Amino acid sequence: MISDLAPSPPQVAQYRRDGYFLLEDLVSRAERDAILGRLAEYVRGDRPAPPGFGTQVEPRVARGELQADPDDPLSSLRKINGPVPGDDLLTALVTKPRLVAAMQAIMSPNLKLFRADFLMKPPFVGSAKGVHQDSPYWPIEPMDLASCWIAFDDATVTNGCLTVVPGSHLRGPLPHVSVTDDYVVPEEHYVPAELIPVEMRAGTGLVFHSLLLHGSAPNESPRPRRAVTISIMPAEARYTRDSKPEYYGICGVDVPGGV
Ligand SMILES: O=C(O)CCC(=O)C(=O)O
Repeated sequence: MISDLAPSPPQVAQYRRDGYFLLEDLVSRAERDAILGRLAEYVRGDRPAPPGFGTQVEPRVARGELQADPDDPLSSLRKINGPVPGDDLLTALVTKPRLVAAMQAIMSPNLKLFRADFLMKPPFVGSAKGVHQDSPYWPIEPMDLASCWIAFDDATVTNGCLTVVPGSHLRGPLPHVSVTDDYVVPEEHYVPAELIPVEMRAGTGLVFHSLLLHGSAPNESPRPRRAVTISIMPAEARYTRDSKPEYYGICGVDVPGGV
């Protein structure tokens, strides 16, 4: 445990009660610019992408229903899979001591990386993410992982900040259904008025439980809403399908039978 960097007892209490807490000023402007520059190099083919890199185009752009800038591939991307450990800047991001200390305080001294995905929401193009929980479609048990969603731009109601239902991680896994381009919890399982927007300054991280109900509105503004979501699990957790992938070790030790 990196104790001087650990979250405060009220932050940990908020996590247990509400399912989330904020880490202000987690990533500096210089770090964000360097990472966004690196991702742009991979996307534009200016630098060979390491294993683990991948992109997903906004479905409505892919179907030709929405126009993005044909000369700028970043204007139509919904998601970029961050290549860890193949990229040094991203590996430094997911192992940031303050982030690791927060995850250790709420989960375990032994941690592994489940995913590091950039969620890009380009201006006027970025689509909504319906209200959902993460754990029900992840092959990891127990359903007690945490993500740190870090804003790379100021995230506001107009460019599609996250919305969350405080305390909903305590309701256990809820049924999800497929809808166009998404997988969501039907509204009979929560009251939409319970959703609150979490506006965040660029560089802030939101640590949240993998059963917290959350989603985001489309980006109808001229400003991008770029973010990374870094999902971390205890090394003691179990993989529930065949052929466990090699998960990147963040800290601590490997555990027999664990991920
Ligand atoms: O960035 C978004 O809009 C959605 C994020 C999300 O669903 C997640 O981080 O699990």
